[in-house]
Amino acid sequence: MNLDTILQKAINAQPLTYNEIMFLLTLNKEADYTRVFAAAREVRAKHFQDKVFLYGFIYFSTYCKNNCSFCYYRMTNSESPRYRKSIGETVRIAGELAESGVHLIDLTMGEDPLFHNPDGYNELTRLVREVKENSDLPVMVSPGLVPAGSLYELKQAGADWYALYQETHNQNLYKKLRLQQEYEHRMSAKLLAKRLGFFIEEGILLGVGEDFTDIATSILTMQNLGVHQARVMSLVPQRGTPLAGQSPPPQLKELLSIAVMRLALGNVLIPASLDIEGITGLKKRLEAGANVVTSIIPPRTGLAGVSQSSLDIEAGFRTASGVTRVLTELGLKRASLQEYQDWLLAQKPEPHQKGGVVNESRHYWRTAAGN
Ligand code: SAM
Ligand code: MD0
Ligand code: SF4
Repeated sequence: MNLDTILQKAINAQPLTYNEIMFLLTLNKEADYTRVFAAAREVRAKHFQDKVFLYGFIYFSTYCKNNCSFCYYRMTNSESPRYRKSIGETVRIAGELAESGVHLIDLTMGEDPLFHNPDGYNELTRLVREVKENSDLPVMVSPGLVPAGSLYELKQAGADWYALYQETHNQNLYKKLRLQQEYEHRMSAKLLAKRLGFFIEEGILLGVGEDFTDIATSILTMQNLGVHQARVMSLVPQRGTPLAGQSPPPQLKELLSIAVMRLALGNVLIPASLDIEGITGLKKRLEAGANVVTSIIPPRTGLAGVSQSSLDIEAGFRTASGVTRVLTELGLKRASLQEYQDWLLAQKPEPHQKGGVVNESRHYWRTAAGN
């Protein structure tokens, strides 16, 4: 196994093997991982030149019926701020974000019982339709697990993306993270969304008990699912949760994972989230090969982040202009909306795609996860 050969393979868009991915993830010499980051930037540049996409984030309801062990907004945490924005207010904020130059609106909520019922899903659909009509931007929904019929309605209402993160593809670890949520239900919802013509995002968490084999398995699973966006986030330990006392993972782990995702997955979108270290953490994530800045939140709206509920929000650093300053320092540019739409169009998600995506990946995630 040789670093040069692996990096050259990735640059030539040849698929990496499990062992090659493991080799990269476990590098520990600075000289080596510096080269991995450089190769990841080269692969990014091939697909996206110097253009970066910006996602506006609207966490419109922080109520949740679930109890994920890592999450500040788990139902039983009495410390987290709870609010629910009206459709009107959400539409207004989305307009403000659109005005500021983001390329997409991410409508996120906890699994709020008020929305997670038949009438509630209709409200959610109405919200999506109104945000879409008023902002005229691509829309991502991150509402948690929703039934098949509602996914279909959300698509009809104009939602472009469905984000639903597994956090890990090790099913034993999953059970400790997403308590009482079926692994297969989340996985199937993602696959159904893809077949309905959504762009899909998958994501993993680091610092929650995973080892390198888990990360490698996740990267290959993402490849096999054909995700359009692939995310890795470091745990931010939250007060009032079972993982409150956990130490955050070493920074390098997330950065190397971003870079290896870029090398293994090539043309996918990879977030640099402002929701972990705020604006301070942006540069290193972009230098590791990320090409989308997520969790842009306008100040003076009362909106929270998920893993950093308030960091840098009121200071106005988590804004399109705050981000653009950092891009300029790195010799990168904010893409135009047309460029983002062209990228989406080039992916041509075909509803009801031929080719047995579902069966193949179902097989893969079973075998990859060892059961
Ligand atoms: N409630 C929906 C759900 O869970 O699918 C939507 C929210 S989802 C976008 C929240 C995501 O933020 C989680 O899937 C997880 O990846 C990430 N997250 C939550 N708490 C976190 C924490 N403490 N540290 C890092 N990431 C976290
Ligand atoms: C982020 N906190 O972008 C948000 C969230 C949901 N689609 C995204 C994890 O980092
Ligand atoms: Fe609820 Fe999502 Fe947090 Fe889990 S991650 S507790 S589903 S808001």
